[in-house]
Amino acid sequence: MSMSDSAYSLFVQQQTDRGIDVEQVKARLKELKVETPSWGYGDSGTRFKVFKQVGVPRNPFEKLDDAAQVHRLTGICPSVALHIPWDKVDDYDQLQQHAASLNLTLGAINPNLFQDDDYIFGSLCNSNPAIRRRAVEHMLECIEIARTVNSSIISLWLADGTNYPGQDSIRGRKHRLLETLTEVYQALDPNMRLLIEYKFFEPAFYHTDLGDWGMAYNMALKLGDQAQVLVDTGHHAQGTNVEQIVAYLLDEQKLGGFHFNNRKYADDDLIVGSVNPYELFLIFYQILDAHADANKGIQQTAENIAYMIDQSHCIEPKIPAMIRSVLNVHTQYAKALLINLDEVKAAQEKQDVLGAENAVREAFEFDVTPLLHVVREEMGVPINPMRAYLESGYADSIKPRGKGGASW
Ligand code: PSV
Ligand code: MN
Ligand code: MN
Repeated sequence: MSMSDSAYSLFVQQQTDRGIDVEQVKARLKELKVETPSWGYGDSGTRFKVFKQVGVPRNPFEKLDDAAQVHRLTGICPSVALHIPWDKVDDYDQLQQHAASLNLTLGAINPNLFQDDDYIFGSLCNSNPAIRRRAVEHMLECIEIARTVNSSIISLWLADGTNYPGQDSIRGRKHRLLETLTEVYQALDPNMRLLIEYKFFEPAFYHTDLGDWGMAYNMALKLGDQAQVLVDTGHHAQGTNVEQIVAYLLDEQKLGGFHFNNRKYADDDLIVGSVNPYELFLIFYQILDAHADANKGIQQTAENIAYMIDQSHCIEPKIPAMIRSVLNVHTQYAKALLINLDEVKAAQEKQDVLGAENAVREAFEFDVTPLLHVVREEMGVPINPMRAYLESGYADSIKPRGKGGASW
């Protein structure tokens, strides 16, 4: 028996003794899907500078080539989100075929309503009807692209807001947003979802039209069942309990998906799980807890949560940074799957505060490396995807692309 075999046997014994069904945990780990963003493969930077790296994709086709490496090595990233017009191509059929040839599908379509001079005072909320029209037309174009590439998700992040008191009517903008989004919503096919993102500031600093989950939720509620909220983990004020937002939205059937990243101060777009892995673990705890209740018929569940990464790797190489992110998500999900939810419930019923907290935290403290190695072995991917990437020679093979690739 090798060291790793014995570590895994010990792990299985330990978890079985705690009442955890390891085979079920493994099955769920194999089912997890994390979408990676096309823009995470391109050049990016801070608001002060875009740093150019060697080997960065020059077009959406090459972005998919890189995303395919992440899926090939991790086995859980079969789809790629597009941002339009960053990923504008003449022929979306061809892009989809390229994705299929790489064993990928095209995922969420992200409209871009923030990088045009016309949008200086906002897009869907702009007081100028001609600009609002333009923004709606862009959303409709994105729905059409989604149709062409077989995607069922439109992810909307709205940069709209104001910088000064009195600059525009906050209520007026709210009314305009409902009006424009209603037109967009009505254009969705029945299988499509509109996921509405929020962010508490930036680029607007006085008020943001969709400044928090409550505003996104209210919009989604008014629009209908095909509209849900997208939680970008980096879009909250310091100290916000993101897990509570997740639990609340889940319970209201309005949690559409995530943009995973990590933050220290603002919308830092750092590698998910790099600063606060416990938060990610606790997010998964809420999701698993809600699903467990749903399985017992205690509540309805929100299936179909779109797990997506939204990061900018400015100072680190793009592909390994994405692999690191995906591995971090898989690790925290694995840990959350080790929470004995019955034990937590029993402690809750007795109002045993320390017992309940312990039942949650204990799962976080296990080393899930042996488990993930076995899961990867069974999935037919390298047990150490990062090492496999570094040894693959892919980074050298893309160097001829040179500097000056696609950037946002
Ligand atoms: C905005 O900060 C955001 O989180 C939105 O999701 C954008 O589409 C994305 O980042 C890319 O800049
Ligand atoms: Mn985002
Ligand atoms: Mn963001």
